Amino acid sequence: MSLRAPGLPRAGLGALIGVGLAYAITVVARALYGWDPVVDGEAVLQVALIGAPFGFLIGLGAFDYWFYWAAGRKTRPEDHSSHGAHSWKDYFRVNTDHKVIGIQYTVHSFFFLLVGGMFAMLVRAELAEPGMQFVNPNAYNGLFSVHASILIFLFIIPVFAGLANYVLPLMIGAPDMAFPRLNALSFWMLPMAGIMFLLSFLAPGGSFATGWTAYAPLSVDAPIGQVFFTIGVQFAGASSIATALNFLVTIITMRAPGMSFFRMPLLVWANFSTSLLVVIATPFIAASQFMVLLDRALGFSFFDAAKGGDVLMYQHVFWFYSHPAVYIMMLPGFGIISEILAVKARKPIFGYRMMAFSLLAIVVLGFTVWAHHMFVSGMQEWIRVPMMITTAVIAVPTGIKIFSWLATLWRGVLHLDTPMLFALGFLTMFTLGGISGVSLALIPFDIHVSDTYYIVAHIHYVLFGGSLFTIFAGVYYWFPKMTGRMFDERLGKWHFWTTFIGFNLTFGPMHLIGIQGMPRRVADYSQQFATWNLFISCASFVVGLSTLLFVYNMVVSWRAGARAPANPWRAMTLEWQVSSPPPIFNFDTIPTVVGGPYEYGVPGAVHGVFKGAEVKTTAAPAGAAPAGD
Ligand code: HEM
Ligand SMILES: [Cu+2]
Repeated sequence: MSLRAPGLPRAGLGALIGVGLAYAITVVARALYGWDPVVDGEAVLQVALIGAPFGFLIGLGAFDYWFYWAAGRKTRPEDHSSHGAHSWKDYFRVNTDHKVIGIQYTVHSFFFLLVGGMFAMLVRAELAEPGMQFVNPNAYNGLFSVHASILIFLFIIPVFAGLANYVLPLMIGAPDMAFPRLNALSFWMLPMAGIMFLLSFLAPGGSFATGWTAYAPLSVDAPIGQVFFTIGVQFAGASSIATALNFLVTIITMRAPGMSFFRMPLLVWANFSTSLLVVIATPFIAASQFMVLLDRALGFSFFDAAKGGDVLMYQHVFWFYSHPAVYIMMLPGFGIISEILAVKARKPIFGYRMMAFSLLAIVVLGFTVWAHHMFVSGMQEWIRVPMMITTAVIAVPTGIKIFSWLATLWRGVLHLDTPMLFALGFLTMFTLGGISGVSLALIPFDIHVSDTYYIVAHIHYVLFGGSLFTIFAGVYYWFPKMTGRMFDERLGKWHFWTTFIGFNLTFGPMHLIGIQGMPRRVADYSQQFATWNLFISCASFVVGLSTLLFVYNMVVSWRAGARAPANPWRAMTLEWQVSSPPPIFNFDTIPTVVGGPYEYGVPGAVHGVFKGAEVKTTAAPAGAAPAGD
């Protein structure tokens, strides 16, 4: 165990040094102000929450190259010897290979899906009967807050970045991402956020308990556990901004010859649009949390009306991020679904350009609707109606996408295997979530169901039936590419049906009890909702168990599944034209793109060829083209 070389031992030491520095800084600062310098636990903890993660990252070696460079020392030329993972231990080191990072992200995110899911089970156990059984109300608030925060900031957003990290460079014919070291740093910032969310339970006064929205002034006055959220979100946000910049530069500058924008697979378009959203919107949540931190730590008064602050401002800044964030959690999934539906229906995507343009339309419109989350918060009344209209309008590009997917399926030869089942599950569930979303755009209805279980039902139809189903679809679809193994199809189908049925039985009835007035974010409820809640809790345990089925399938198949061929789905996009898993540098010869990505069933159609000389012939060179249908 060497403490000098970069790695986990040095990272642990770095974290300790970070805490020590935090302690020293607070003592010195307090002494300078003439305050009692010795111990103010809260102050030390707040600074330590910033110091320790940086110490950890430095120790891990995430900044080594930049330090060498800044110090004018000889930088070790990137010899790529660190590319690829040779044993499982390599996944616990800083690695700059996009394929390794993609797997690091994905596995790490699924770990947090299980943790967040476990919190959901605890929430549902408490809600199974009226009255308090397992936790006190404060702990309950902590459970659902950490549940939502983990699933949003440490699962859905990063897992999409992970899947795209793996497949996007392959899809555009690039050897890696544009900034490999930044890519590694982006990943390693995430565990910081996750650990912080979980450690908050140990903070005096319990974990943060103000929901994932952390509304001020509640979050300013809450116990110290709240700071774990405030700072954790900063790390997760910095990670996703850096990744988005990386995707944008990669997509703009590193496409293979012939890969024009309108020959890009829709997954690439989806991540392009998402990255635009991230770089514009995510700084707003960073701002909102900085303001909370400054209010808490240094007595600023951004949100203290008595001192000239403005409470509503928090909600405006927060939702200016968090409404676009729902599309950050949807658009990458739209990309995944487009890939899968075309391949599994053996049909070209209907209206490919409309699909790309509607993604961009969602990016723009996503910024015009934030105040629909504030219909009951007492803002100027004239803002409501414009926000209702823009919210309804955003359903148009979304509807275009749904109709294009349906038209793609029309008269296709559907292969109903696991990825396709999840894709179809997404299509139906997301449509229902979209419809309840439009209902919420209507001001009178929103006022009626505000803060009831109708909202919980809507959130889960969109995030679970929507995002999570696309993630499952994508993980099954690219599993052979990533691991070189096939998954167990029978278990996959079991996983789908138990999840699909359990999901609907869990969240469907919530619409009903929501309209009847069962409040959200409250640990107890009146007797009249008892039957439905018991039913919902039982159904939710089915979903919990079905997730274990998925984990079992993934672990066992990765270790001992049948060997995967290069192109088990007979897909045309470039990632399937190389071996499974791909060679260390992705392509032995850089491909040339000569046609669209989805010409399934079109005789002689080719997307990419691997021998530059033979470009422009209609007949594909042997071995380069997927078998036509
Ligand atoms: C079987 C799986 C799940 C169950 C049983 C479940 C259960 C719940 C329940 C009961 C609440 C409401 C807590 C309350 O209002 O007191 C909740 C809130 C929430 N859940 Fe889940 N959940 C599940 C999966 C997910 C997933 C996959 C996501 C993905 C992002 C998610 C995101 C959220 C969000 C954003 C909230 C809102 C929290 C708030 O009101 O601040 N959940 N969940
Ligand atoms: Cu919104």
